[in-house]
Amino acid sequence: MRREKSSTVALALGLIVMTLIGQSYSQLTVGFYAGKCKGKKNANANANADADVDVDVEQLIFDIVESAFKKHPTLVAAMLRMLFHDCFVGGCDASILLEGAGSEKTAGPNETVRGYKLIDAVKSAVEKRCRGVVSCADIIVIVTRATVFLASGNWYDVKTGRRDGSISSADLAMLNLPPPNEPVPSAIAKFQAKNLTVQDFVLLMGGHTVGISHCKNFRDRLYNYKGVPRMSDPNIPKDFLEFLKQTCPEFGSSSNSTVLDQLTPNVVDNGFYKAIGGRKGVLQIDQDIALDPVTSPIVSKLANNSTDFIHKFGVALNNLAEVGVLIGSQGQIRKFCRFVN
Ligand code: HEM
Ligand SMILES: *[C@@H]1O[C@H](CO)[C@@H](O)[C@H](O)[C@H]1NC(C)=O
Ligand SMILES: *[C@@H]1O[C@H](CO)[C@@H](O)[C@H](O)[C@H]1NC(C)=O
Ligand SMILES: *[C@@H]1O[C@H](CO)[C@@H](O)[C@H](O)[C@H]1NC(C)=O
Ligand SMILES: *[C@@H]1O[C@H](CO)[C@@H](O)[C@H](O)[C@H]1NC(C)=O
Ligand SMILES: CC(=O)N[C@H]1CO[C@H](CO)[C@@H](O)[C@@H]1O
Repeated sequence: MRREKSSTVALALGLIVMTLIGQSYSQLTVGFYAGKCKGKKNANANANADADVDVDVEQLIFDIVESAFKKHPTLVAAMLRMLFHDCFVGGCDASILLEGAGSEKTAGPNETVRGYKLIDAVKSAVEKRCRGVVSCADIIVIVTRATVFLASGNWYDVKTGRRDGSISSADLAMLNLPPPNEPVPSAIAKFQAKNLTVQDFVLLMGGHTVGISHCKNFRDRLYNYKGVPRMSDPNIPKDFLEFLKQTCPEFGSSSNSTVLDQLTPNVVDNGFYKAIGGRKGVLQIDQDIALDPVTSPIVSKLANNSTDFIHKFGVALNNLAEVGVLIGSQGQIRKFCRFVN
């Protein structure tokens, strides 16, 4: 009897502990939507005559992204940046998508975030098959993975089960998103505050393997380094400095831009690390991670091994996509990604 009683107590305690742990860790799972989206076989199915089937949500989304990507290959850059900005401001809860005065997407650093139309198209296609099941936060993650696969050839599994938030604030965005001249130690601290390690930080900066930067985000490096007029970053080689100055005249157009990865700008690969290893970083922070004593060993390792980066990038993106998620009964599943229900 005594033994039975104590084992019952142990079991009860165990359940309490497990519940507590369960609450502090996210419970995202691979394949969360399997069996959860019951809908018509395809968009043209007869609403009355055709029976509902299990819709493969991730495949449905992949097919839409694949045809969009064929026309617009820079969508991979758009989505990687959208994922980063969503997750860094109040967690990966699709707050970046919300419209309204003073919302996150109206903040200065979000000015050039794009890809909103693709998210709308995907959401509308998914809702046609099963209403109110798939969150906008998960759609950002699933779409991003599809674009990374299309631009690298490497597939990685994504965890899903996020729910959508209802708070979106430009002030919060300004507070959380690092500027391009953020010193490496404080950038590391900002990533660590989101449970991301130094290794994650360096891998995630590999997002700059695609996409562009506008002039205004690196102009100070060329003409006003550390606030000193007519000073340029001494780490920029002479010929590259000439190139950047031509692209970005001191008093010229701010709409000029150049690619972030000066070696292989359209492919998701380790070319970015080779480029910054050769001092061809465009943004201050990109060049600085190749020089900082804490991050530079990670950079040169990634630069030296092409298969290593692409495998670890998927893991790091999953870590990023776990920041501050809403799960279970938290938040909501939005009907339209741009508005709370
Ligand atoms: C300290 C961290 C970071 C800083 C300071 C930073 C800063 C910037 C800046 C200034 C731009 C140029 C925007 C423009 O001129 O239009 C940019 C572009 C971009 N960033 Fe970051 N970034 C950071 C981390 C990340 C991360 C973690 C990712 C994704 C994993 C990412 C993905 C991108 C992409 C793909 C672009 C190109 C966007 C496009 O071509 O439309 N960034 N970033
Ligand atoms: C950048 O803009 C200036 C005008 O402000 C223009 O003269 C120059 O040719 C542009 N350079 C590139 C590479 O687009
Ligand atoms: C990477 O390769 C370069 C040149 O082959 C070498 O100098 C460097 O030490 C290597 N770095 C690592 C971390 O293996
Ligand atoms: C490169 O990375 C892969 C995958 O992480 C690893 O298996 C391999 O041993 C590495 N190669 C070198 C030369 O370090
Ligand atoms: C970091 O991890 C802890 C413990 O798992 C969790 O409670 C916290 O919410 C996480 N922080 C973020 C920003 O995800
Ligand atoms: C999409 C979007 O809302 N972009 C905004 C980003 O921030 C700038 C500057 O605040 C706005 O002018 C844009 O409209």
